[in-house]
Amino acid sequence: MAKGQRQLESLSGILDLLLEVRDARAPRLTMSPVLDKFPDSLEVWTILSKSDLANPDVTSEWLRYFKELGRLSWALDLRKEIPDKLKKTISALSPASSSKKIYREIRVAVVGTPNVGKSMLLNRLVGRHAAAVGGIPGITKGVSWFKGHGCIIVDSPGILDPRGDARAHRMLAWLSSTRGQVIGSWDSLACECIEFLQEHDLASSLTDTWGIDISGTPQEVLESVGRRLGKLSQGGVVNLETSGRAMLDALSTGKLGRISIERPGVSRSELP
Ligand SMILES: Nc1nc2c(ncn2[C@@H]2O[C@H](COP(=O)(O)OP(=O)(O)OP(=O)(O)O)[C@@H](O)[C@H]2O)c(=O)[nH]1
Ligand SMILES: [Mg+2]
Repeated sequence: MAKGQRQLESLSGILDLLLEVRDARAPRLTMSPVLDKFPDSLEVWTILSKSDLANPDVTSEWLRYFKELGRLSWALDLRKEIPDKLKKTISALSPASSSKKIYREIRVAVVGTPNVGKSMLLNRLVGRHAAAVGGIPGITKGVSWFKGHGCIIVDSPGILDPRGDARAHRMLAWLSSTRGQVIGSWDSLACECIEFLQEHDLASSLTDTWGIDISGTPQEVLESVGRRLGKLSQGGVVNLETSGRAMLDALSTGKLGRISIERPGVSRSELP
């Protein structure tokens, strides 16, 4: 990933636009750490991807938040066509370094943390399945250019904030933006997540989806999930490891409903 980051940084002088993709469910945790490697003069827009999985009211709060900061932002469900307005706004940019008489394409880079939908956005912009997309973080390895409508777009590997703490990495694993197996056992990851959902009034989604009681300890709640889903080991004991994985899969794929785990205006600043 260090190579990808170096390749990306080497483009800094020739780009016209950075499209920074963040997960709409956690725009602070998925802020790209590479933004501050680019000059302040470079235009940056924020794409809140996976808006179909996020709480729409919270996403509206984020869009207002970015607007107040003077940053253009778009909430998108990248499984669908992206609005023409976004494509037109990109086309309307004038290439920064070209003389008016010489035409050149607008140079755009898509950046962001792993698995947020960078390659999917790129495919939407170029209008074909050009870049590989996948559910596991780390699909895109290096930096590659693709031709779009009036622009050339570079896809880049997902880069995690090296300053991010272990808790931040585990929260990203809840959304499958980092690899859960690197983080620790699925049951402890799921219990931590359940505790967070309980503390933030989000656990009712477990009752709504599976009809389970959420008033107990995180481990008791996870046991109820496991029993409900039939994740039992020999002797009928709930297998907490497979239960934890199933619970987090359900959260990250939206089976528990549209849940945002971050709202704007809390703690750390979102922009570099
Ligand atoms: N539901 C939903 N899924 C999405 C959306 N955008 C991307 N995905 C899914 O998220 C996963 C990751 O998408 P990619 O485009 O490969 O993400 P990436 O940021 O390029 O990932 P890396 O190259 O691994 O860093 C894929 O399974 C996509 O189908 C979206 O807006 N909504
Ligand atoms: Mg990719």
